[in-house]
Amino acid sequence: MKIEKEQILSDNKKDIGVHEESFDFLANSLDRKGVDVHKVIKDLSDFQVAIPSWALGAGGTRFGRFSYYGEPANLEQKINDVGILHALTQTAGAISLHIPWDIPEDYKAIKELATANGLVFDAVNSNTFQDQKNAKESYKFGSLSNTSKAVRDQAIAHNNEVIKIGEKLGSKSLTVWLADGSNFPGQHNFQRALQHTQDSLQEIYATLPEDWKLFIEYKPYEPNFYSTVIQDWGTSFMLANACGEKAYTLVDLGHHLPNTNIEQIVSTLMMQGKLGGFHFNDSKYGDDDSTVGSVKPYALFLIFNELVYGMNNNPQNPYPAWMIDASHNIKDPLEDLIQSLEAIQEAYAKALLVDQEQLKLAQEKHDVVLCQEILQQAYRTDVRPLLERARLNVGGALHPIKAYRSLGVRGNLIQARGKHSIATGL
Ligand code: AOS
Ligand code: ZN
Ligand code: ZN
Repeated sequence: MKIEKEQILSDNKKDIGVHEESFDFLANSLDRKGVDVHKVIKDLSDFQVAIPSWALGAGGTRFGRFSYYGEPANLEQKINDVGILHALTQTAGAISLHIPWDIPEDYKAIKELATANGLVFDAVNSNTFQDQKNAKESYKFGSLSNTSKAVRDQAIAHNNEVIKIGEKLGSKSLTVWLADGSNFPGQHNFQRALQHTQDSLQEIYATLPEDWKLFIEYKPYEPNFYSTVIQDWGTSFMLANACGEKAYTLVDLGHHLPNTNIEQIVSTLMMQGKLGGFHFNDSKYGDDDSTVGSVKPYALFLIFNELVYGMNNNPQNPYPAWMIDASHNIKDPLEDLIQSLEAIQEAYAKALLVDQEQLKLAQEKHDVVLCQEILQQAYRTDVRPLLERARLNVGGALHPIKAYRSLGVRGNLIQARGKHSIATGL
């Protein structure tokens, strides 16, 4: 199942008139405010977000899992799914693989398939939170932090293997997320667990190719409920510094305790040149991994405001790696991802509209009211016509969800793959 350019073009025709009217209206009013509309549209078209291979099937909880039907059953089908997303949105130009769930059999064929779908391989993800078939050692009590050297060595070797797989695909980064932690007070010696983790990460870092980055993800709780070894950005930042200049912190929006000021964390990390990667999702409680922008769109905008500021003012920080990290329990995963991509683009567009010069002046005058007005002026703008134009310019769909449905994508996938195919992985 592949979506052809002509299909999108002809589907767009239905709505082009309405689009042009709303775009002209918005573009004129932004123009009057001194916004370079063409630059905003170009920035939006250029913005690409990686899709994780594990978000393409219906996720589940420990209470059950309900298939969404026609799920991708292998790596080829996952790449095809991301190709569909990219064809419609022109925003999903990369896929992030999880090893061992996605080990390619034929590297050449997989790379060709990705290229044919307009995709590159983003960060590769290691997995030391599950025991693999025939593994000698178990991760039940941790991996890189384990008290047992044999377990740590196995986990380090796995990460080195993941780097090798990524190299063959053209990836340029490794993301390490550790489930390591303790469930009960007294179970861990915090210092020894952290020391082991640092030593292990340094060993992995030592084998990192010259042009690669290491992303260290943090998370306050789950699957461990008393302590997590890499629990917060400070711990990740410290470990990244202990590894070296190619190591960075990765921020996953869901990995914060309620009401944490994530935009401030983003800002601090960029000032220090250590924000390497980003996992988008949204949540009401914890790591709910729900659709980006579905619960706290204003918070997302504030985060993007800091990201835009950082990208313009912090040359010491590399361009961050963007990825969605989500899990879909009841929605069609592809529709959910389209909604997430749209929310990301919307927050980004609004952040691009913030008048940074006026904001700086208002901050210096301590005009608190005006500061808020400037932010909310941008936030309250309906930027959707800009997103539509950004997609249109590069061959995407005016309205991706609508096009996805009118092209009957899920029905075709079910027909091709069968109703009961199940995605590998989470
Ligand atoms: C886990 O909570 C983290 O968000 C990871 O980034 C990711 O979901 C995991 O590596 C997928 O297996
Ligand atoms: Zn994540
Ligand atoms: Zn997570």
